[in-house]
Amino acid sequence: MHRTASLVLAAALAASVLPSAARAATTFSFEGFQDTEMILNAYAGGTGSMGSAINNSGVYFDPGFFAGNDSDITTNVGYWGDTAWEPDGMGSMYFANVTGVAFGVINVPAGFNGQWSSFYSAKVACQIDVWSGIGGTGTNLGSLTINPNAQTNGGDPNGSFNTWKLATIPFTGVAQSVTYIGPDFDVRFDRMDFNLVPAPGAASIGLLGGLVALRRKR
Ligand SMILES: [Ca+2]
Ligand SMILES: [Ca+2]
Ligand SMILES: [Ca+2]
Repeated sequence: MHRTASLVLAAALAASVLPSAARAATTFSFEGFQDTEMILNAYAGGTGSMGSAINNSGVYFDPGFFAGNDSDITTNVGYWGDTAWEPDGMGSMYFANVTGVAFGVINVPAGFNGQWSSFYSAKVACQIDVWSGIGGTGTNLGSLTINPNAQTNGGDPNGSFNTWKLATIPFTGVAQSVTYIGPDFDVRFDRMDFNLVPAPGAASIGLLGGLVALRRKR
């Protein structure tokens, strides 16, 4: 078999043998948290502030990022759960200042490329930036001001964060962090997608498996 064709086939095999959960993990739906739990390392093989462990996607959230669960379901009534018609499940993410600065960072040390996107429900404006380095350092690869989108009363049956739109920041190169600049509580995020670069370990194991399978067929 021609080497190029062999590699193409190996890549296809690698893609097919990667567990679907690995791909699904690139989208963050903020489900599985306690209400008002800090997300922290729950998507990086660790836990949130209340012990919730979601997966190991290598994405680290500053202490300023919290999960809020729809109060219709959790009966944990409060404006943290004042959401309706969430794009995915019943949990969403919000920022709350715990450091004295209206600024939060989400770090992806292994990098991501192509674009960052998320659904949002905003009562106030905020700014999202994508950076080439961790901690909001390096080159600014993309920036987006999220403006308030229309919110109406009722629905779900309760929840004033009930209008959701998709925000997308396309960029070139590899990014390692996303920053949020804005006020507390009043912007909710759900179904956030970092378009993660596949974990080197998972990709190489898949590719190796494909190549081994090809060699055995010869
Ligand atoms: Ca709901
Ligand atoms: Ca609701
Ligand atoms: Ca959700």
